[in-house]
Amino acid sequence: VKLYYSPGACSIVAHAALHQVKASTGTEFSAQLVNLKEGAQRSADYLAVNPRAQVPALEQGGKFLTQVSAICLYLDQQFPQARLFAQDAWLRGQQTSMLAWMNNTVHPTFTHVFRPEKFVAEDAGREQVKAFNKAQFGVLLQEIDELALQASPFLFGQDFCPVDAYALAFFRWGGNIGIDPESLPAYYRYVQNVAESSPMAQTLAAEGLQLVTYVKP
Ligand SMILES: N[C@@H](CCC(=O)N[C@@H](CS)C(=O)NCC(=O)O)C(=O)O
Repeated sequence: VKLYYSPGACSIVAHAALHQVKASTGTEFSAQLVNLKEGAQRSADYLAVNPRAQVPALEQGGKFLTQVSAICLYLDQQFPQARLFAQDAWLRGQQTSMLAWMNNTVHPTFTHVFRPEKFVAEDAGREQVKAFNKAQFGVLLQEIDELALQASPFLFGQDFCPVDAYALAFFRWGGNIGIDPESLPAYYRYVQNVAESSPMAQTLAAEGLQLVTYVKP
């Protein structure tokens, strides 16, 4: 199994899931860096992996699987011992609902801040798109702060789930755009626990990342 990733990008969710799989099943994987800052996602080599020029991608037996949610659900089915998602149908439904919301709402809101050129053709509109979505992203992080009040220690109880890695990624992205962790007290406590969990600690170390990205102005 091979993961194509970029440090701190949404591929961190699949990366943490793979560490969980490795810890529980002994399945080895390799991780190949795709440097988004240098535009490596648009290289001919990577377009052969994912013609949509995005990470993550999972390679298995010469075939490629894309999309964070699909990769996590595939790994869950392939390696049930890793318990990436709950066995209980209702709890699993809640977890996949959270994953869908993170992937289809929270993440794209940030994409509007990070890559406004994908959404407005003219330079003139970009600052407005960025500003509006930055505020919107802040509102979504407040929503996660509320959810984090129930974390014990993970969002869905005692077991790490890929949604916890996604929440951690958003927390870091928020810091990058000036959202102070102190304004998200429950979220901050929760992601500190996530960062210390074995799959996440190994992933952060492998990607060379710290939890806190926020720098006081
Ligand atoms: N819905 C996609 C989103 C993937 C995505 O947005 N990936 C970003 C990194 S977080 C990316 O590769 N961006 C490349 C670019 O912006 O050029 C998924 O779940 O995999």
